[in-house]
Amino acid sequence: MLISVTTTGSVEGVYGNDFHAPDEAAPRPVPTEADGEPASFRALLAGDERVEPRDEMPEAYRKTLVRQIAQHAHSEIIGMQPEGNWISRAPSLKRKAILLAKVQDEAGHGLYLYSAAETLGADRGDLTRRLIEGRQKYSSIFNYPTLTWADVGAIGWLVDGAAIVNQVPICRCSYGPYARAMVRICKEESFHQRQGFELLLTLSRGTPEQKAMAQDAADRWWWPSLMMFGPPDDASPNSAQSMAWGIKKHSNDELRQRFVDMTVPQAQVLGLELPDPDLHWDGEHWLFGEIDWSEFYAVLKGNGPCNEQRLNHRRRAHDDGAWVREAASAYAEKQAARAAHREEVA
Ligand code: FAQ
Repeated sequence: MLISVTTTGSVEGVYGNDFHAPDEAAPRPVPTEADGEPASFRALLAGDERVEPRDEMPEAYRKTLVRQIAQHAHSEIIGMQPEGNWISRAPSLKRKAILLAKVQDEAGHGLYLYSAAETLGADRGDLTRRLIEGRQKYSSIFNYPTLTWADVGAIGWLVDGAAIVNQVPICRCSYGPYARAMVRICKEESFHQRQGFELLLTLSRGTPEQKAMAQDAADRWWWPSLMMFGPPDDASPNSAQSMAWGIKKHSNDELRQRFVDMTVPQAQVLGLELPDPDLHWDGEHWLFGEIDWSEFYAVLKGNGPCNEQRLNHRRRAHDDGAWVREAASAYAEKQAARAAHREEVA
């Protein structure tokens, strides 16, 4: 089976591998208080050590992390919907079991990430409110519909593939709890990517109708997957600061190119065309055509094909779960009261 398909060039193209060898690491900032950041924080960054919840950190660093980790957590939870759409219609018991496990993994990722945000003082209930009130983002990719079974394969192959390229460097990010959560998440995403590839390979080697279904899914998911990496570098307001703080290790365009370089050879193995007439090898990279950024910004504004459906579904699930949260709180209060009473009488 594929999976060890590698790109040519200096970067090894196996999912789960990171970009640079340690000796290629970027120059580190020198510890200083000149820009108002605590010296202890600058020293941790300079030494490529992790910042932990107990450590002093600038408020802007904390806020940036809460923003990114919350968006990431929301993406995992909203990301359960497009695939969940196919659980009841999976073509075999085996496919259903695999898909069920994958969707459950995404829930787990959301929970690790909300926990990481809580170590920064964020409140999970508040983050959920921000999501359902449309005040906090989630990844643009989950606003596209899953029209056929092949879309489940395309999500695994392309969406999990893009997520891994984006997220493996975050395993080395400066904030300890986020970096550690990403190690496990990336291992699971890597497995998801392989199941998506295998699903599409089966379809593309199947009947002409199955092959056409796989091609149609690749056609529809390719460009939105490239948009997952965010706006181009010259229109990315957060990148410079996030890179200076070691939250991001590579720019959006660098990661996007890396993803294309890894994915084109995989499409060749699948026997699928990528919907870009300008795609070509320049001797070093697979260069790709113009991305339609107007589509990306429309999706971010809430005008993608499924934005409304996704948020409505999430709101409904939140409302339906209110009794569970209330019951859990009542139980916790009762336990605390009993413990207090036991202490009083002891
Ligand atoms: N969608 O200045 P930048 C997954 C926003 S998980 C929506 O470049 P930054 C697993 C950005 O937030 C997928 N919004 O921002 C899975 C910012 O807005 P703000 C999620 C986007 O923060 C698979 C503004 O545009 N992964 O797929 C997007 O440096 C299958 C300006 O952008 C992560 O969250 C977008 N695509 O970089 C689950 C990874 N791109 O906040 C289920 C961690 C940009 O200022 C099934 N996150 N924006 O109002 C990141 O690496 C970064 O947050 C980026 C954005 C790369 C998303």
